[in-house]
Amino acid sequence: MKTLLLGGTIVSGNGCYTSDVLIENEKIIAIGKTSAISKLVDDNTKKFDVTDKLLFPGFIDAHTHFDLSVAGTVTADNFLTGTRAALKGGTTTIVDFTTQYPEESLSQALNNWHKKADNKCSCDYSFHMSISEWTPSICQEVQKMMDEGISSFKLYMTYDTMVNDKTMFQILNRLKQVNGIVGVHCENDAIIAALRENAINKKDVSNHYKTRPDDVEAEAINRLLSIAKIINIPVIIVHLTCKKGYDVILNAKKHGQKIYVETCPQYLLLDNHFYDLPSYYEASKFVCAPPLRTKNDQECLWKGLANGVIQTISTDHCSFTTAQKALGENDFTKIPGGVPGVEHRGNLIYTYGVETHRINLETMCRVLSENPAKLYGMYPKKGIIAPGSDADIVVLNPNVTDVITAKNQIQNTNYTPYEGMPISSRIEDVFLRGHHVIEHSQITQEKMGIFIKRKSYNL
Ligand code: DUC
Ligand code: ZN
Repeated sequence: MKTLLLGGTIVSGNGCYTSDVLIENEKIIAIGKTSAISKLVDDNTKKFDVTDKLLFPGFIDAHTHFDLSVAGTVTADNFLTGTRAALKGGTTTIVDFTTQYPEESLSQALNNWHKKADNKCSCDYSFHMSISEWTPSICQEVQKMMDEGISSFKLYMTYDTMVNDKTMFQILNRLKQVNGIVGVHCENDAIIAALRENAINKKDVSNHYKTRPDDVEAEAINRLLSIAKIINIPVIIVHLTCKKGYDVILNAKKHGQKIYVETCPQYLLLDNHFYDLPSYYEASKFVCAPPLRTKNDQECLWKGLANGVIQTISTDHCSFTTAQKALGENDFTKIPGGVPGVEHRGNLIYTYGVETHRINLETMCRVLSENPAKLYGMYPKKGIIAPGSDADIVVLNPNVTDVITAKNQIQNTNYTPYEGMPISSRIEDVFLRGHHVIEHSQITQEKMGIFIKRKSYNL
């Protein structure tokens, strides 16, 4: 079964060019003018006109939380609803997080997440392994995870799942031996705890960002980088939010340290004035950690994307309904933290990044597709439109206008933090390993996702 995409503009990390793309079964088999590849095209080949459309390699969202227990509730999106929404937003691969709960082995944690995800996903999927307990047997199991295609790990410097500095050192040391990589949630837990104790009115949502200031993030980044430097291992700072953290990273990079950085649409586009909204219902919609920052921080992050200091944009999609957010009505520390984003990332980054000239198309391709594929060991299977790669292709129409609204979203929440924001693109069609799974922006085939075994990072 062959499909020929005719006349589209192929976007890559190095440039854009107009060409036809021939898909056979699940792979791209040729790129070129139809005249040049005509020998490969037969009478049964399906032809699909994509003139004036942009073709991106399927977007990768390397930071989602589906079916996760948080603050006494479970995220509104599970793997069924979350991956459907991801696909609608042009994401053909997600990397979620397995969590090792107390006394669990890494294999048990991985099995638990396979049970949550297998046979439910509408896009391809993989997992990072969050490690929260460290024993000699867990240390041994790390190689097993690598062998199972779990080549990236996650550590928290806050929350119940946090590790202390000694454990962090030991884990990084082990990851260096197996060529694994770790993404770290950087916030100083002790200072947050102290600031929370000082908060007077527990019903005031604005305490959320006041008790998690940017210095708390920057300090943790600095500590992580100091530990990583001793071991001489690259690390990933996940969801960077602020200039203070950026400056710490830049300084370490100037001294030769290898650091990868992720940010998210919410930190690029939304700011902390939302926490001051008088209505709890409205303000709590924006509670996520680290919190939203200032417009100045946003501009710093956009510059970091443009100059390559920040390599990826993921969503940290962790969705709750407003009813779930109400769990923290009497105490801001009990608000389930997280915002939805998986459905809207592509259009938001095109509109507010490319259209406004903060980044160009090539950078958009790098940060949404190519770099996460390389960083998480999936390149060139994923992350590029090239012969031999999986036929994961997003067809984006850059000549339309629309408005984001929860009324027509399919992610399983009753709001979006981007409500009412105009967008100037539409993801019209998506191919997942050659299957035409989104047509006219509607899902036509579900649960086609498969588990992706990943190799070591290579970026
Ligand atoms: N931050 C959130 O807001 N939610 C989930 C996990 C995280 O780090
Ligand atoms: Zn997260």
